[in-house]
Amino acid sequence: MSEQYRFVVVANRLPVDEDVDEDGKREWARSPGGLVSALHPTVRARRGAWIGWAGGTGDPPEPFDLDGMRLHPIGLSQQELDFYYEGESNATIWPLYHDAVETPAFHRHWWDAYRRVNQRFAEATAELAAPGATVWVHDYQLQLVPAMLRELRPDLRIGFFLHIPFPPVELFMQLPWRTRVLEGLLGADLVGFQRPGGAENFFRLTRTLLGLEPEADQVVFNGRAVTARAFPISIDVAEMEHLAADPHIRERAKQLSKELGGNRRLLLGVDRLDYTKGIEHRLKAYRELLAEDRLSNQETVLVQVATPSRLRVAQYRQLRERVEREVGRINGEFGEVGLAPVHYLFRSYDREELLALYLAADVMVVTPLRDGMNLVAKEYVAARTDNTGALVLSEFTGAAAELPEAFGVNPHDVDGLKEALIQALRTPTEHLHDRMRRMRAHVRAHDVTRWAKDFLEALGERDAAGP
Ligand code: ADQ
Repeated sequence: MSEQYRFVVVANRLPVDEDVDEDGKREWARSPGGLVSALHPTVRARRGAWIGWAGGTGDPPEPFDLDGMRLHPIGLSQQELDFYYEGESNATIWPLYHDAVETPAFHRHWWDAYRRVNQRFAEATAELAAPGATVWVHDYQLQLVPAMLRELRPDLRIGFFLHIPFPPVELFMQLPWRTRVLEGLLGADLVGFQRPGGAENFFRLTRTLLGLEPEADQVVFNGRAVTARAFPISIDVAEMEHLAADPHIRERAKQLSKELGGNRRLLLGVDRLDYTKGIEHRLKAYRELLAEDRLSNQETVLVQVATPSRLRVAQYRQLRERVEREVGRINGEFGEVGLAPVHYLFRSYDREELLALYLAADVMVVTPLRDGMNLVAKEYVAARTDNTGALVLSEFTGAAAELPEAFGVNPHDVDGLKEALIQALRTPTEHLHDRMRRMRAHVRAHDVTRWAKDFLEALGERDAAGP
């Protein structure tokens, strides 16, 4: 029998990217980002394994070790990538769980692929997990894994965390395979959501679909207690503060401000190019403020960084076209030679450049129509170690509940959004300091390490007190 592990993380993606060096040699490197930095020490300390897709199609690479983790790749065929990942995960579940801001599509062949791929993940996990091991399954692509794994390995302790919102009953009920999904989640011992509302929706559904009455934060299903609770995710605050103190990055921030026009106040948006992020609403508000002369291109500039995302899905390609048309329109109408009102950057940045942008920004504009948490808001707050800067934050993000000192907005209310932008730009510095200090204190006390520890403690894992 192959080697087994006492702690296993299961996520759609492995926490690695493949780099090809100058000589064409392929090498794996740990990917950046909060989830990986939170889980890496946890997995390493337990000499654990991580199961996930390594990217690409066809035969998966052999399992390998990296930075103290055992990585076990799952293969996907081109058709599975189309149906399981881009179809069921990103064109059915993603829009449905985000309040159906785009219309979800339901296709039985997508669902069949989703089931098949979830079964593959469950079988690989069953092979790799030691007797009585703890398994932590992540996110909306793998909602059937807990029950499939429970069936194969009733001895395991299984946790599941959903990174995106869990929708109200009325929306979830549209899903043709709603009972299967709910039963999939109920295979876990602990189901974690970003917000208490997610757990409330979950219990409403167990009542409506399965007639299960919750008691406190538990229901009993097939003779087992299943707990559902909120565990708001966070960021690696230490990493942010470390980068924010780096003299090269501080210098780069100064240079960016200068290049953007010296004294112009900088408004910043940083998002995956996704229709849930409210990028169009933000641009519309900014355009109207320029048109009404309430903001001047001489005095302010908007930088929108948009990470390319899911471009094989039609709705994402259409969004890209709409956003780029609007940016062109604003720059055409209100720009001058050498002075553009909107700088639109369609690319991914490394952490250093992102930090420099956070440090240069006077106002961070975060306007999702729905977002499980939104880490960008927390990253900006953590980076502002001198307590300067302002955060405009949609009330439809998970982060809004934790950061009441932000300038809260309903992004559907364009006039309200315009007011919030003006207010963020005009509020006296000492008041901004006060708001930022409180937000920073909250984020520092609730970082991603604490999130992982809280979840694993609630799951009842024996060494959760470790890193
Ligand atoms: P996302 O929808 O991807 O995450 P978010 O929480 O904002 O949204 O995380 C994005 C991450 O990507 C941030 O760490 C950010 O710094 C980084 N990023 C964004 N644009 C970038 C760019 N151009 N270059 C480099 N890095 C960039 C999902 C859910 C969220 C939830 C997280 C974690 O949708 O609601 O907060 O998972 O659970």
